[in-house]
Amino acid sequence: MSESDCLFCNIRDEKIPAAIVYRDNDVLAFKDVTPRAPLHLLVIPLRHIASLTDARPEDAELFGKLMLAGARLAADAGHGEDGFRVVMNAGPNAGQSVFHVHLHVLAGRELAWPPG
Ligand code: DGP
Repeated sequence: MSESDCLFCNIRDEKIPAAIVYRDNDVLAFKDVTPRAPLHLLVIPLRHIASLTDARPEDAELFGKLMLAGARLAADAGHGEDGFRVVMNAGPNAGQSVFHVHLHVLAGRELAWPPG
């Protein structure tokens, strides 16, 4: 798939609108269009990586930045104390539907464990 066909690359490039909450030189965060919790953000790398299964050792720092951005955004939204969940679906059994890496950040209600 080329980047022009990628939904989240198009959101990154502001060709498709989204409720963007954070952007830096490495990552972008925006509200999930079908929120599963009162706070449901997606944090993506600016660089197109289709799935966690495609990550390389040199991407380790970038994936750490996704996690830290997710945690900070959850705390900034007031969920540092009551808690939040970060989750990344990879591949068909996990239900990955958009093939540009994204970290879900969910908060604002009690989250069941294990997930479905
Ligand atoms: P996953 O199933 O892990 O691949 O999650 C993909 C998420 O992307 C899903 O929770 C819904 C969200 N999503 C799909 N299309 C759009 C869109 O056009 N805009 C936004 N903001 N989110 C989207």
